[in-house]
Amino acid sequence: EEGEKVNTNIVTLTRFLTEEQVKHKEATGDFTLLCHALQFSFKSIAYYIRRATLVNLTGLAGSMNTTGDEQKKLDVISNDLFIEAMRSSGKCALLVSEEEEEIIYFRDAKQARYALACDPIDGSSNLDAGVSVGTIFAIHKLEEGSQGTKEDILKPGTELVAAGFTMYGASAQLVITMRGGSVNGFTLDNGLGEFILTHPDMRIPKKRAIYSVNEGNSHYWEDNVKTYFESLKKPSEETGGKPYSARYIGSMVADAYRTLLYGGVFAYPADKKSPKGKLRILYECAPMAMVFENAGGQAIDSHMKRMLEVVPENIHDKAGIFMGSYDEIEKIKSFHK
Ligand code: AHM
Ligand code: MG
Repeated sequence: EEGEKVNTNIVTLTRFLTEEQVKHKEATGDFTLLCHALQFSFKSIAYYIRRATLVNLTGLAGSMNTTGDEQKKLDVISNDLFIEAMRSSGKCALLVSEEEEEIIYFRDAKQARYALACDPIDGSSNLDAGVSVGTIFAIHKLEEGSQGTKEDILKPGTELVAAGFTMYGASAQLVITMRGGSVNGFTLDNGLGEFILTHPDMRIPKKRAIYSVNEGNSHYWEDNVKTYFESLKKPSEETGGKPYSARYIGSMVADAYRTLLYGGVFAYPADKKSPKGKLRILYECAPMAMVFENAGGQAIDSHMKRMLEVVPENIHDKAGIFMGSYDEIEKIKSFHK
């Protein structure tokens, strides 16, 4: 029969992780189990976000406004789902979440050797409008002999074992990378309930004339940041006589995902109003920087320092960030000389 060519050789995230584990002879399987718990939290968050949108739509159709509450609950639900997934995995010793003031220690998990940082729902201001949001995660390994302390998480991104994010858009897209490895993208097949490898070995284009920044803050920008973004709006030969295009969703995960696929730059610079920037180092900047570097791009802070080398002093510390195509970040550095 025509048109019935079913691919029976699908690489699911489970298969991918198992194959990765085999490549590392010293691997105990703990990391794989941790990732299984992670993917379950992504699937359930994706599920609740889809349901919340439905609740919203019926709300709009005439019933009383329960939407505000429902939506706020999503931040909490996602945070709780993530925490429970990590706790029950038995592989996570401690967790930093954007939604939690303090570090959560899972003292019952005696054998746990990993420390996690996460933003359960990044871009939540977009939730009410049904615009893409995401979960960002960063995985560190405990120091040899450590039972899990804050020193195990207050580390630079260069020490990360793995990092990535899931974007909840038209479909859920999971992007994951491991230290020194490539970047791989998976799409959640809702029918199968599995993440399928759809974007193997993602490489960010070397350049592309797209910039992504909240220009509403430009009044507060430092002069070299202003000059750089102004320069992009002048038609240049380099870009075929056209200026750059502006694209800003306001969900870092969605803006980062597009930038990864199309190229260009995403920035949230430190400015006069927020001298330390807005985005958080542990669960926003560092994991994204790892993804971008492993895909052949770059990520730097507002001092033009490599983002992965920035060491936070406190778990919720912030940094300015520029990340994107290799050439574009070089250009930004040249504007800061
Ligand atoms: P959140 O974690 O509270 O949602 O905030 C982080 C978000 C990022 O996703 C996004 O890049 C940025 O904040 C948008 O900020 P702004 O509204 O100032 O442009
Ligand atoms: Mg966030």
